[in-house]
Amino acid sequence: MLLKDQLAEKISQQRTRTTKLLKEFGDVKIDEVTISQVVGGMRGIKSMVTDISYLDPEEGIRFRGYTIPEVMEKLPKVPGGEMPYVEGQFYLLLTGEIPTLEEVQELAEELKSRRALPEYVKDILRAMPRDAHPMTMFTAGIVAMQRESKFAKYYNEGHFNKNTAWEPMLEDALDLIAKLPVLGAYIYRMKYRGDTFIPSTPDLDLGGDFANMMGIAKPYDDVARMYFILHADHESGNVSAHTAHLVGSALSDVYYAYSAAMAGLAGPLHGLANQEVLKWIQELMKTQSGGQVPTQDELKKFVEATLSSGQVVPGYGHAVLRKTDPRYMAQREFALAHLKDDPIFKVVSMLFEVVPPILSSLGKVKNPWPNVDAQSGVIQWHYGVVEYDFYTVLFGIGRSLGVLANLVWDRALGYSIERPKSVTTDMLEEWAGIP
Ligand code: FCX
Repeated sequence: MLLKDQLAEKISQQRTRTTKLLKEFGDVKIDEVTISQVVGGMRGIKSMVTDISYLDPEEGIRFRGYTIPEVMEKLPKVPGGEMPYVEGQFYLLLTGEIPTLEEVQELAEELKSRRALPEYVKDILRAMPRDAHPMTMFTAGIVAMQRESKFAKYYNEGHFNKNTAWEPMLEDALDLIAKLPVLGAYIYRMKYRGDTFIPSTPDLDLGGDFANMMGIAKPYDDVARMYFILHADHESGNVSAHTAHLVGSALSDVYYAYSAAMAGLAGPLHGLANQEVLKWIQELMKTQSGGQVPTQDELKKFVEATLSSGQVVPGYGHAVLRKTDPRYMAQREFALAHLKDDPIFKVVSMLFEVVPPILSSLGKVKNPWPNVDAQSGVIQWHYGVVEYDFYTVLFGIGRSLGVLANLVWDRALGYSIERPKSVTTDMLEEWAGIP
């Protein structure tokens, strides 16, 4: 496989850099830690390394050094589509190189051969109550497939070796990336479309096949491609990526690590925010303007009521970003071209004007601008995916590209088991000089 050959070469180069840093510069200080960081969610502490993506607070995400517009422009496009191959984004994240069309198509073929979802996964999903949250089903489906892990087999058979451990990790990553869209679409059709599963079509790329299995016509294939590419990674400190890295550091395989990551993505302050946004906008339209597009005043009142009831405005703010999320802007561009008259899109656009000044006026919100979740739900809704509790599953399919690329690299570079040190409140008081 071209991907594996290129990756092997990159790994050997990167090992030299990491070994030199560790051996010769291991004692160089790169950060200091304050009490507010320790108590406040370890915010901003430089304590992880990844080359897959970097989040600049002012500029937003760069995938392997490329901005979102660059990624969209440079990655090979699916013939007949507006958007690039999702497979190309995985190739880029894993190797750091923009793939050629031939390289992407070879990877796409490889993934097609790995799509089949084990029957026992379907049985497990069917045994769950239909009103279980789709993220619960998604997470359960992933962990259930752990018996397929080639890394676990390799380890259990006593083959573990720091030089080769990345190879079965890559195998597992390819298997899981290929299966996640099938798992997601299976859950969707079982739960919301009267249990009518549409099988995978072998001649379609990952994004096109997902749209096909969801039963949604064009341009939803491009929506799926765009969505998965944009959600692929957001460096390594966010809850889902960090969780996967942490669990993987115990030499757990990708099925364990990624199901744990998905449990984190399901939290309302993380991936669930995109479902919260749509729910909140529906509530806004229902209560303020009889289902119509509200006026600016009605919008302001609703935002203020949300804040005074102690809730956050979903889709706004970020732990690292300090400007409008470029993933929001990329989706906004698509929406302006394809659904500019959609009433919910009109509300989303009005919120972009109304919310930031209100959040800024609170004086405590570090970033009053919208994040990715403020825009993604409306596009799904427009194309008929109105079951907003499914949106985080879409996020979870996309996020696998970056998180699993990271896990392969974690094994390739032999990163250690994670074990930060905890301290007690007594110790903090002593260091603070409190008698
Ligand atoms: N609405 C109201 N208050 C907000 C806010 C918002 N959208 N964003 C931040 N704040 C508040 C915080 O709640 C905090 O208040 P407190 O001091 O009374 O507890 C204060 O502003 C400072 O928080 P800040 O440092 O700006 O933000 P954090 O790093 O603590 O939190 C998140 C970041 C994203 C969790 C926060 O902005 C939030 O809750 N946003 C809404 C939910 C959301 O959209 N999440 C998705 C984020 C992302 F895209 C993803 O991971 O998927």
